[in-house]
Amino acid sequence: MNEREPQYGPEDGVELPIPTPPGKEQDPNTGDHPETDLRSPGSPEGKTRSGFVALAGRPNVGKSTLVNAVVGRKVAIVSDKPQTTRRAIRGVCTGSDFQLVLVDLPGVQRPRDQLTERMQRRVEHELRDCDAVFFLVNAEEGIGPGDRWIAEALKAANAKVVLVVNKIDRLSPTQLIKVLDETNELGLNAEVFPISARYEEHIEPLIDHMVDLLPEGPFYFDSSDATDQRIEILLAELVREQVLRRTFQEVPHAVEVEVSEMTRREDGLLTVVAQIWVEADSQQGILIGKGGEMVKRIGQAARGEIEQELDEHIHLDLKVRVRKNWRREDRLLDRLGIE
Ligand SMILES: Nc1nc2c(ncn2[C@@H]2O[C@H](COP(=O)(O)OP(=O)(O)OP(=O)(O)O)[C@@H](O)[C@H]2O)c(=O)[nH]1
Ligand SMILES: [Mg+2]
Repeated sequence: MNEREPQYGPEDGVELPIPTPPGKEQDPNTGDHPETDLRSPGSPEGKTRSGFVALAGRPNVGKSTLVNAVVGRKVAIVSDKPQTTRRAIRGVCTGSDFQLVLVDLPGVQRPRDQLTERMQRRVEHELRDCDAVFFLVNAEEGIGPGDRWIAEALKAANAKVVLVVNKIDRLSPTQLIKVLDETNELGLNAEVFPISARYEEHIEPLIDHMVDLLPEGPFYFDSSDATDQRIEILLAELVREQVLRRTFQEVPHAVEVEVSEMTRREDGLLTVVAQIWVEADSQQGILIGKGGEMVKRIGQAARGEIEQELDEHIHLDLKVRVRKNWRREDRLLDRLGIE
């Protein structure tokens, strides 16, 4: 399949609804929009600007990489496999007089099962509720039908959009000019910022511009907070990132990780137990590897990442288990926080 072809479209029933008017009412029945609860005083003296900025774009364009670059810390895992991000992840970037709450999102896609349905629903929900959008396109691939479809949805939603042309490190100046020219056909009323999220090039002007677009408002998070994720989810994601690095084809999509236990041993060492769910015996075999070699390597790499995150030594216990239909199990998806 040509990777530039869209894997979704309006005809597939994927729709971005019209935006909620100011106020962002919370639905008392569903409890939706919980982020509005985060609004608390605590801003420094004087006028501050703030807002929720959602990341829109096809899978693999570099949304999570950009969030990490802006926040200045790894709050979202990154991989070269599409559909890495499965939850809305808030990453906080606080300056002396502004706070951007970036909302990293799954790539826009056609739902195929409960997992991807939930992911797509979350995208629609967050795009409807945010104050502004970073819409990322992949400079290396140029503008494709998938990008055009997202642009139309953003226009229909009347979103404040900043267009980010990412991965410019992969292009010559002539190629870049051609891509920038192509962005005109999206018909967006948006400033265009060519950047490299991976090499953190041209990020500052992007932040400055976004701050200018946002209204005056309070800080929603403590200025020392980088993310709102539960620690168990963050750690599980660090394990999944190592799995993604070492697996191919259908395996990355078939894997989810759940931290089932965090306990401190008598000698003070923190033990983290994580379940790696897969869908088939063959995938379990791949992840365990010959003589347990693969899971050992995943564990060693993930332990390093987790120790860096927690700033202490840990013992990591990984268990690879088959759970055939986890992508379709509503209760498990609820428990995993994919909603
Ligand atoms: N060369 C280059 N690669 C980049 C850049 N930004 C991101 N990447 C790579 O692109 C791949 C996808 O990055 P992600 O940040 O996971 O992309 P995403 O849009 O969050 O993907 P999904 O979560 O699957 O929707 C990774 O291999 C990144 O290292 C960039 O500026 N230049
Ligand atoms: Mg991502």
